[in-house]
This record gives sequence, C-alpha cells and structure tokens, in this order.
Amino acid sequence: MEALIKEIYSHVMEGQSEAVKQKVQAALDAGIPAPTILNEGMIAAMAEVGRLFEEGEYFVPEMLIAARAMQGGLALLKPHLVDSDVKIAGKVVIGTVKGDLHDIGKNLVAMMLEGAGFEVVDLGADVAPDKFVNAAREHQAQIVAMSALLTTTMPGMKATIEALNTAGMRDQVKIMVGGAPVTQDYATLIGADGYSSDASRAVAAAKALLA
Ligand code: B1M
Repeated sequence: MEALIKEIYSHVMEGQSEAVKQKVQAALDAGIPAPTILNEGMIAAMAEVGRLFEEGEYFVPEMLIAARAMQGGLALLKPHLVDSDVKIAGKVVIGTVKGDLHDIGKNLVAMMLEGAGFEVVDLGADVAPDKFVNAAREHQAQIVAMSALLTTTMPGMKATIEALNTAGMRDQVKIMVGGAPVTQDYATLIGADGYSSDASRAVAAAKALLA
C-alpha cells in the first residue's frame, strides 16, 4: 500500500498524468481507501510542489503540470468519494473568486458537496462578484460558496458579499468561504456565514448552514 501511495505522490510532483491515473487505479484496485489516496498521495504532493515553488526550485509550469496530473487522478477518485444515491440537501453556487485561477480545492469541495446530496452549480475559476450574484438568483441557491488561494484575491470574497447586499439578496443566501489563506477570523471579518479548512469539513459546514 505504502509503495503505491509514494508512487502517486512522486508522479503528481513530476506532473506525469498518465502514470498518476495508472497508479490511482492500481491503488483503488488494491483496496486503498479513496480519502487515503487523495490526502496522503495527491494533496501531500501538491503541498510539496508549493514548498518547492516558494524555494525557487519549481516554477509556474511545474505547478501547472502537477495540477493537471492531480486533476486526472481526481476524476478517477470521484465516484469513490461521492455517493450518488443520497437525496438533494440544498443548492450551492460555487466558484473561485475573481483573479484567481486555482481550482483544485474548489473542485474537491464541489465534489464532496455533490456526494453529500447538494445540487452544485460550479461557476469555475476567476468568477466576478456579479457572476456569483446572477447565478445565485438564477438557480435560487441557498448557499454561495467561494474559494481563494491567493492573499491578493481574498478581497474578492468581501466584494461578492457586498454585491449580494447591493442586489438585495444577502438575506436569501448563506455564504461559505475557504481556501488555503482563508481563516475563520477572515470569514467572520467579511461577514461570511460559514468557513471550513478542507473539503470534508465543507460538507459539515454547508449542512450546518441549512439546518
Ligand atoms: Co499557485 N500559488 N500561483 N498555482 N499554487 C499557491 C497557492 C502558493 C501558496 C504557492 C506558494 O508560493 N507556496 C502561492 C500563493 C501565495 C499567496 O498568495 N500567499 C501561489 C502563487 C504565488 C501563484 C501565482 C501568483 C504564481 C505566479 O504566477 N507567479 C499564480 C497565480 C495565478 C492566478 O491564480 N491568477 C499561480 C498559478 C498556479 C497554477 C495555475 C500554476 C496552479 C493552479 C492550477 C489549478 O488550480 N488548476 C498553481 C498551483 C497548483 C499551486 C499550489 C502548488 C497547489 C494548489 C492546490 O491545488 N493545492 C499552491 C501551493 C499550496 O497550496 N501549498 C499554490 C491542493 C488543493 C487540494 O488544496 O486548494 O488549498 P487547496 O484546497 C483545500 C483547502 O484550502 C480547502 O479544501 C481543499 C482540501 O480539502 N478549500 C476550501 C479550498 N477551497 C475551499 C472552499 C471552501 C472550503 C474549503 O468553502 C467554499
């Protein structure tokens, strides 16, 4: 088991998409739980990619191909992370805020919410406040969920909350925020209703908001 996880970790770091897919499939076939493959193989590798980027050993292209390799593996894990038979628990509009292209964490949160029975409208990355507002209105969402990975794009969350206020919709939706630089304190400061540090806690947070 450990050997396969180590191989997945290395292949994500090296950005070898095909090898990641093969090893993820092999790990699933070997009965390794999907959350173990995700957390110990793939998310741990991305954290190391980030560390190497900070140290100047990796550059943007290396981050990008590692991210692509991870996305390929995630697609294989998805059916094992979600339970398609659960009934709809609420509707969520989700996106990464304006100016921010990081979408892996947001995709994971969307996947876990879907697995928990939420209907998810995924707006993608680089989503402007108006787009969140229009989508929340159009889909009559109960929750607007925002992800940010850059300290410079976090203010996009506050701008979106203000846009919902201006549109007179703030009372109709709950706001949930998350992403590596986002904290509970920041969520409280900008007036969000919920925060979570990872994708599985996001499900609990979303359920709590609608309880
Ligand atoms: Co960029 N990047 N990146 N990057 N990147 C980081 C975020 C960085 C920390 C790297 C570093 O310096 N160590 C740094 C940010 C520094 C900062 O702001 N403090 C950084 C930088 C600087 C940049 C650029 C500015 C680099 C440049 O161009 N010079 C640039 C910005 C581009 C832009 O967005 N405008 C950039 C570009 C990129 C790529 C495009 C190459 C690529 C992203 C590809 C993609 O997403 N499709 C990329 C990557 C891959 C990373 C790292 C290495 C990995 C991110 C990731 O996917 N992690 C990252 C380093 C790191 O995170 N350690 C880094 C795995 C993912 C599962 O975790 O997204 O944190 P995460 O999601 C978690 C939780 O945060 C939480 O749940 C998930 C796990 O369960 N979560 C939520 C996330 N959203 C949530 C929402 C919720 C609840 C929980 O509720 C709604």
